[in-house]
Amino acid sequence: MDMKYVQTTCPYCGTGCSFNLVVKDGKVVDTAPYHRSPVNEGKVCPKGTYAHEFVNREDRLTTPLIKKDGKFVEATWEEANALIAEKFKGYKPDECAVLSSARTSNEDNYALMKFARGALKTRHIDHCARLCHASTVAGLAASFGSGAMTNSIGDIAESKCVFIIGSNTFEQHPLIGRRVMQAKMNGAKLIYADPRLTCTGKQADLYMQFKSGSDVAILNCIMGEIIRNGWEDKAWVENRAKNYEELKATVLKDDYLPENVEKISGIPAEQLKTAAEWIGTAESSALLYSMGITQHTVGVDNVKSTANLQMLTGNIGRRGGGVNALRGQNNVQGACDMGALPVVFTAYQKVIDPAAHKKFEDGWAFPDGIAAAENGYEVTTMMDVLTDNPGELKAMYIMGENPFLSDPDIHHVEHAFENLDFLVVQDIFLTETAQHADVVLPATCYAEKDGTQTSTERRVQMWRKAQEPPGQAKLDWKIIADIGAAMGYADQFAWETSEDVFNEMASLTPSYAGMNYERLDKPEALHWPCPTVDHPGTPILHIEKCSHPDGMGVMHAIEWKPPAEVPDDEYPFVFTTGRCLWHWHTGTMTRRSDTLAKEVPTGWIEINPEDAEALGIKDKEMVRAITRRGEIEVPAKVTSEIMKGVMFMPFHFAECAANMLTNNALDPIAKIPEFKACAIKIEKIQEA
Ligand SMILES: Nc1nc2c(c(=O)[nH]1)N[C@H]1C(S)=C(S)[C@@H](COP(=O)(O)OP(=O)(O)OC[C@H]3O[C@@H](n4cnc5c(=O)[nH]c(N)nc54)[C@H](O)[C@@H]3O)O[C@H]1N2
Ligand SMILES: Nc1nc2c(c(=O)[nH]1)N[C@H]1C(S)=C(S)[C@@H](COP(=O)(O)OP(=O)(O)OC[C@H]3O[C@@H](n4cnc5c(=O)[nH]c(N)nc54)[C@H](O)[C@@H]3O)O[C@H]1N2
Ligand code: SF4
Ligand SMILES: [Mo]
Repeated sequence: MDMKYVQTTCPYCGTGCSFNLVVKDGKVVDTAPYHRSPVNEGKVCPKGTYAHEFVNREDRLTTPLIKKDGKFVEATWEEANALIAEKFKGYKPDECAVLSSARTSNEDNYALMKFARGALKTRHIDHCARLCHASTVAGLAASFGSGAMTNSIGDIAESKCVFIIGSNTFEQHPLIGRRVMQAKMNGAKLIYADPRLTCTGKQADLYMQFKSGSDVAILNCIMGEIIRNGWEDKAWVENRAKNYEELKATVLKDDYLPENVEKISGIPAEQLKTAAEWIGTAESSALLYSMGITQHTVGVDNVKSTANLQMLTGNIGRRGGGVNALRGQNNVQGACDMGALPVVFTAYQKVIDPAAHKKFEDGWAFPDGIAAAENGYEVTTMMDVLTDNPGELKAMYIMGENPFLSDPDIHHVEHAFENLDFLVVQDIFLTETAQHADVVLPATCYAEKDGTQTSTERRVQMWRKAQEPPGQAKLDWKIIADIGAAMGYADQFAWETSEDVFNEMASLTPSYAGMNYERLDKPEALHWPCPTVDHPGTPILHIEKCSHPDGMGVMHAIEWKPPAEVPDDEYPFVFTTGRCLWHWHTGTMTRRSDTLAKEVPTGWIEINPEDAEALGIKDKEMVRAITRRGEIEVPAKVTSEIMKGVMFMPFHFAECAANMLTNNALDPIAKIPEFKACAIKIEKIQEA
């Protein structure tokens, strides 16, 4: 028997834990702790523990598939590549759209970004960050000049007060939750604001339960209390912030007095005052947020408000402080850094900047140029254009995303894809989306590839190959490079190893320029920005000054606005959606992990006992959930942990898909959909 341990990083969340893959006779069979990672120090959550279980499932994709007469037929790579190359050459650049993947490596994302802009010459490339932290990228860039988490994960343990709003940290970022508990054990106060008393909330010293969609009112109220009591950090506000007077005038309005915000949010005024006192008087206070803040039509406003609070209290550039936007997917930070966005090349170099455009045009040297120096469409805009303006977009290339379950309003998505002429999906399983494709391409998963991914704290870490890919599956970047070559661009995609791809990327990417595989191959790896080979990396941003050209932080005066759709007589409840500990998004991997699937076999809708009683609904009973977009049947979970008037569903389960119900209304700047608030009604299913 041949056994070995291969150290790698987790393919699930943005925390970036490391573990060992246990390889027996050439196959991954288990995981084992890797103690030297400074991120997780040998600990992992259940998803990490069982991250080997889906790897060798019998239904992994192993050969290219081409749809003929409505059925998939196995094909060779040569056939698939020739077909894709020929099809794509027949479309105009802007008739093609590309979705990249936060599940894949930096190398894979860089390759697809280059393929989109260089080979297809399309402006339209985006990925699931749109559904996730698009509000963060826009909001924090406006506040600080950089759209990333400001502090490091380890730093949270040093905080004296931790304020979590709109993040179920213990279930969604468990090994960051561990740092929150360390802070608490060191004496920090923990404040938690969420419509549901999650397991994160159960550890809180102060829990504020509120109605989805009232975040700006709550944050303005807390800031108003801080200013009225003189707890603001006067030196920070005077020396480092712009627009303080405007912010002050807004948050001091009567609308945001605790008694009035109690009416908007449902949080008792006394609790709001206590939160303000704890945050305002702590030596350091860290703010943690995630989707509860970003997934709203006011997502950018929400994010700017969290930044306002942290600037007001001098918690930017301070240890134990910061705006800690917890990035979701394992490599969503990296996919954004790699320019898998419609407005930027790598490292946020703007596509409309003539100098950046020239740099990539010259650097890549495509004989017939690259995409025009104009912004492209976001994922959500692509779906709207497909339904509203049929024929404008004709072909789509999707790597590692499953929009048929993850995008809002699935009927709308189905309608959009009906209007596509040609769809290529590159995945590891035949997903709901892949089933609609014309060509499906089998990719390698994390256990089969060398490469890098960038965690929420901007730490760039390695994936290491532990086993051979199944069948003819290929590395994601290699699949793309071979299609690029089939389109006549062999020279532009002539990489031999993942390291070659990384080195080319780093040469065009200032914040990664000082990194190489040798430097990254260490337990602590490196945090960007790391501009030169002798630079130590940057765990905390904005210490002396912010990233705006003048070094200042910008405050924004923001008024609270309700969600796009609010309850009325017909749809009387607030509906919100999210996740659970055991499953990952559309379940492609976790529902193929026996251990995880057994823990939580299907979905549910959370209903407060008072609402359930009024509706005559019992725990575990099947109910019909209806919104203006669609209806589904789903088991009820009657629980006092959710606020009266609010209902919650996880979106992992195709048989009761939350996104049949969600609202496709968008934030005007970030174009993120309002997954966290719409209006719903529930009906008892009458027995026949
Ligand atoms: N187990 C597991 N972990 C994951 C994921 C997964 O699928 N499964 N996905 C990863 C990804 S990509 C992401 S983006 C993160 C997401 O991580 P989180 O944002 O922590 O997860 P969610 O469950 O989407 O939402 C967080 C909380 O927001 C609350 N909420 C609902 N409405 C509102 C509101 O109006 N305001 C506020 N403030 N809060 C509200 C919900 O009750 C929920 O507890 O998790 C990552 N980690
Ligand atoms: N209702 C509701 N909807 C939501 C959200 C919500 O809170 N509520 N959250 C949104 C958020 S934050 C996010 S991030 C999105 C996530 O949306 P998606 O990214 O669409 O969801 P995933 O299930 O993670 O899909 C990733 C796909 O990548 C594949 N994959 C995994 N590894 C690899 C690989 O190495 N190579 C390739 N080629 N493929 C691979 C998987 O099999 C899977 O099909 O969902 C969004 N949708
Ligand atoms: S906390 Fe996130 S990165 Fe760590 S083991 Fe769990 S899913 Fe993986
Ligand atoms: Mo996400």
